[in-house]
Amino acid sequence: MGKIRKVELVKTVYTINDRFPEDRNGDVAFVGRSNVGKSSLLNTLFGRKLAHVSKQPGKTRSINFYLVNSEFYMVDLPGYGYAKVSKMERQKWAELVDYYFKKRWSLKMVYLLIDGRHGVQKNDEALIEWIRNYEVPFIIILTKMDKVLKKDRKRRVEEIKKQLEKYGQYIVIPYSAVTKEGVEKILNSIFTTMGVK
Ligand SMILES: Nc1nc2c(ncn2[C@@H]2O[C@H](COP(=O)(O)OP(=O)(O)OP(=O)(O)O)[C@@H](O)[C@H]2O)c(=O)[nH]1
Ligand SMILES: [Mg+2]
Repeated sequence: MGKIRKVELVKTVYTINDRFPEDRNGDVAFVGRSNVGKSSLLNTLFGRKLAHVSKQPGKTRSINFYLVNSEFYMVDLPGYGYAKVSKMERQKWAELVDYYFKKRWSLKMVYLLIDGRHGVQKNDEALIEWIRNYEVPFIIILTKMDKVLKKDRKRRVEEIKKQLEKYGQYIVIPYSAVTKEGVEKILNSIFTTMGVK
């Protein structure tokens, strides 16, 4: 299986007037509510603290393109659903993310992160409805599974799968940045998406 040997942050896009970096073999993108753990997941996969992580939601406000092994991009998208954000900022977020989904032809897979403790929220569902329009495949990652009691785990994962059933059958990967559960599965999935054996 493939390995992440080299990572560089090559481009940060703040507005729809900025340009994306030139396509390589493809993108895999990470989306989800603010504070769900997108940047932490990237750091865990990279084995380095490259992406900024914060207890305060709304840390990542831009689209960050990380070039992996000089071959493909892993893309950290800004989080949504942060209550303290103004209507204008929410619109700006939607515009930026929409611009990415619409224009980035080389996008191959979306990883939608959902907080394993809280399950599928209204705005997660809204995002699913939205990306389905672009016909991009996606995979669900349940984050912060270290915070879910062992006895509740199975039920929680089943509940979430059930909540998603109406949208189709999706691969669901439970994960934790703390215990590193799921990391290998996520890496395998990324390299499989990129056609790396
Ligand atoms: N216990 C636990 N905490 C986590 C995990 N993943 C992330 N966190 C914590 O959750 C907080 C938010 O993590 P980030 O990675 O910054 O979240 P984000 O999705 O990038 O947030 P935005 O940039 O605001 O969209 C930080 O305090 C992390 O340390 C996890 O698997 N388990
Ligand atoms: Mg972030």
